[in-house]
Amino acid sequence: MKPTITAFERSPDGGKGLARDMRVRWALEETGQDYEVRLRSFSALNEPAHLALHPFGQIPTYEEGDLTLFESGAIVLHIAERHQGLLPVDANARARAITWMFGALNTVEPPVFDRDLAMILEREEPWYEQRMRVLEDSIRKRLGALSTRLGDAEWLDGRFSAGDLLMVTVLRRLKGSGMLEETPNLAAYVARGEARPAFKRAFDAQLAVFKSASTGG
Ligand code: GTB
Repeated sequence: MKPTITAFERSPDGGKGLARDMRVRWALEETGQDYEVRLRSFSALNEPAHLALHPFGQIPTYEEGDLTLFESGAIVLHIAERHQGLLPVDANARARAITWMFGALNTVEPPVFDRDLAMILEREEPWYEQRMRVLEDSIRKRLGALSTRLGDAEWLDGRFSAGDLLMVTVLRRLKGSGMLEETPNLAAYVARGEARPAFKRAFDAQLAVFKSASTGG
């Protein structure tokens, strides 16, 4: 049975693939799964039909038979656990890959997300410059540590895993900030992720949705 995910009918990122359905699409593509997409407007996110799928009224969600999931990390883990390609078979290597998934979402994503949010919500506030400095210092601290750990390796722990998939989607949100370029090995790491055929398929699919909304269908 094909899973169905939800995504924005018109993503505010203008088709850059920065919304969190992108990581789910990418995981589905990496594992060779066909899927359906149900598009949602912002207002539809708070309607009962969507709240029944997602208690916080967000995208993405994932439906497969009688299973409904929300939280992009949980959805990627579910896909990775049920299909080959995103988690190693060896139990310890698998645990380490899952550790990187949590690292991406719990340690690296929060300051990256907060910076994006501050740029939207706090730009006119008197504390904006100071807040941005604090957030960018936090991000640089994480990038420095991640860059040191990655070193010259291709991926974070051996072969490409769901940990890399999530980390690359998080780091992509720094494009255009100049911060990613300060750690050239991380910029190359993101480029390697984006060069994967599965990433490209996922990216093109979300871009097609955005373009279709922009041209009126
Ligand atoms: N922790 C949840 C998860 O990982 O699934 C967070 C989900 C989430 O934040 N969803 C956002 C959403 O539905 C879309 S992805 N927001 C609507 C709401 O909360 O009312 C976040 C996002 C939005 C826009 C951009 N952008 O324009 O670049 C990037 C990311």
